[in-house]
Amino acid sequence: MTDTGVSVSTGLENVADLEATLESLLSVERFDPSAAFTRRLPMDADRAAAEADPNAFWARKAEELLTWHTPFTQVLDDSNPPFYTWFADGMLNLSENCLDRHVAAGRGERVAFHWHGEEGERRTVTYADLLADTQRLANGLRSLGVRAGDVVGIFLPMIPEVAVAMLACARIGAVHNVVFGGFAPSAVRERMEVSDAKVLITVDGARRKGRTAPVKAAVDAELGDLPALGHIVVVSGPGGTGAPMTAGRDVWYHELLATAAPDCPPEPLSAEHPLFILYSSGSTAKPKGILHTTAGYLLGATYTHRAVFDIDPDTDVYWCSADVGWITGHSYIVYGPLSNGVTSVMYEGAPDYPDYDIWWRLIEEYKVTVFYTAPTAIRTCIKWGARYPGRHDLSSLRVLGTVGEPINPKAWLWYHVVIGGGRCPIVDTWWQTETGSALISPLAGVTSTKPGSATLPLPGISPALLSEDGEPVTEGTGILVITKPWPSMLRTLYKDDERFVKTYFSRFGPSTYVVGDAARLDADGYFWIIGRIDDVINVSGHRLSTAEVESAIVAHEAVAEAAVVAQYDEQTGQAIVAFVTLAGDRSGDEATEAELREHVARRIGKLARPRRIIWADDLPKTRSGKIMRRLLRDIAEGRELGDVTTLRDPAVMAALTAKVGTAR
Ligand code: 6R9
Repeated sequence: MTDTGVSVSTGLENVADLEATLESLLSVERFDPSAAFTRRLPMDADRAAAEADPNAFWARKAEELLTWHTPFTQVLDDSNPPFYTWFADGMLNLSENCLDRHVAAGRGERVAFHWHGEEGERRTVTYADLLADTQRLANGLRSLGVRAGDVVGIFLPMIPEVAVAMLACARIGAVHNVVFGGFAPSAVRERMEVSDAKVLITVDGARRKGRTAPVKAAVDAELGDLPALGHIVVVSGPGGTGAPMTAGRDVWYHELLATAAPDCPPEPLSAEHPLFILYSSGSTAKPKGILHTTAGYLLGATYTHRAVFDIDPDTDVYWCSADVGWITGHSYIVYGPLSNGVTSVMYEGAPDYPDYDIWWRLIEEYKVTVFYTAPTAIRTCIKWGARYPGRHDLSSLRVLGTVGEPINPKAWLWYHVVIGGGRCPIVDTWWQTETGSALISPLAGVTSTKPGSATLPLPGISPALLSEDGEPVTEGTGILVITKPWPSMLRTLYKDDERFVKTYFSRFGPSTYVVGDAARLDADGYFWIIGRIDDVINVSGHRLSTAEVESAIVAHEAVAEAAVVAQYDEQTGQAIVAFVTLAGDRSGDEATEAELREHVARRIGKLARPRRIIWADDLPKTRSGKIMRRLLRDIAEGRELGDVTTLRDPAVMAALTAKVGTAR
């Protein structure tokens, strides 16, 4: 099937028509690139070159796509697996690749970001503007004592200053550590403490749907006593609340820029110089500080952004709706697009404010050509209804992308028909914080797609499926691994090489990267990601560890014990269900439930709030005392119970089933 022949207008106004269209498309297994789609970037040569010699392929891309101070002579060093290095003797500066080279080529006036504020404000930030601010902030950070290798925390909303902050760090070789703006200040504290951050860049207040919450004051209360944290730089945000400032420690961002020297030449850094740490949830309560380095990471972000989305920097207007606090924002809002010199939209607000059509309004206003979002967002839009996108002209769109979790075929088809007007290829990009850039994904307009499948490995990437015993699986279900190193892979977990090796490279040896996902390979060699095989929950595409949520819950004085599992959820993919045993003879009531949910929001963030709390007198445990989450999942999802024979006390399950049965 080459073209679904669905035009933008059909089926939108009439819900029944749309349902019928989607229903009829559900039986289509495969969507070949439409004849009407003109790809701008040829890809055949890349595939062939990468297959023939992956290292030579990456070397050529590194030369073509990046600007170097000192060219590299080494490509991959795999003499000490899993500690790989790429292009190690080359020198470059990442901010120079994202800014100076575009300005030097006469593209300084090109818009880097069309920033759109929640209250409809517009700010146009050019490449020259970004370069000017980045240099001043880089000098400002130096004046605060920041040197190459020092860690700088960034806790900012979706405003252009977040990109400036990251680029200023990269300019002087400081290592940034961005924390998602939706996280609680206590999570910021933990991440700053374990990484010994010297400076934190934050905001006075952050807006969300018409309300402005104080951020700096909350940061003071949580982080004020951190010994390593010498300075806090405060951006006066769009909400402009003002903030308490401690003399000698705190400085306003705009004052720092105003007094800093305007020129800060990019510091040539080694290709393997650490670029950033990004904390991600693992299977223990302690988040993992995933460390990326300079050249390999930038190459992955630059190349895949171009190749996957078929980006033409001269004509495309690109928008990724993620938050910069996630890896998607790092690679596909900041580094990939800026390195490619593309014009992007950056949106501060929520998808339902001031109305449910804001995203589509922005696509129409800025004539967005490439749009990248998450399945959970698409499902939410489906719930709101096709009439919201139906209000706007979306004909500028040419490529659509998704990331974060498997997309169900129904949502894929809705995206294809309602947003893409049946003409835009959908790229379902599979990757992780650890992988730095997309690894399994269609190439827009090249790869035939199958709704729900991330399709095929990108050039230079070698994924495979293994059985529990490490046998290769050529068709069917298995454990997803990557068998060859790639440039944008994580280099280690910050200050924890041992955990790095143990988490990713112990199960099948030091040269096989274990992803943590299960997947299925079909007869065409297409990958279908099934989901996590560790204790990680994926809520709206965001990773949360069961252990982290559990430890937050048990930190509440009323709680004796807690077990957290994921339950299938139509909207968010997975939702958190907590089984909680209260201390003493306290019994669970609505007030306690509300208190616990609030408590988790304060400690981790709103995302981590359990959807359901089930009061349990006791939890099902093995004889060695391990909580059997598998059984709790069965209960949460209302399934028949799996094997209970290894339980210490099978009666616990009977009691729980009886309780949940009545509660539902
Ligand atoms: C980029 C990002 C990584 C985990 C990953 C997998 C899931 C991401 C996916 C997908 C199916 C896709 N995941 N993209 N599952 N299809 N296209 O999301 O990074 O936050 O580290 O999450 O997300 O389970 O292992 P991160």
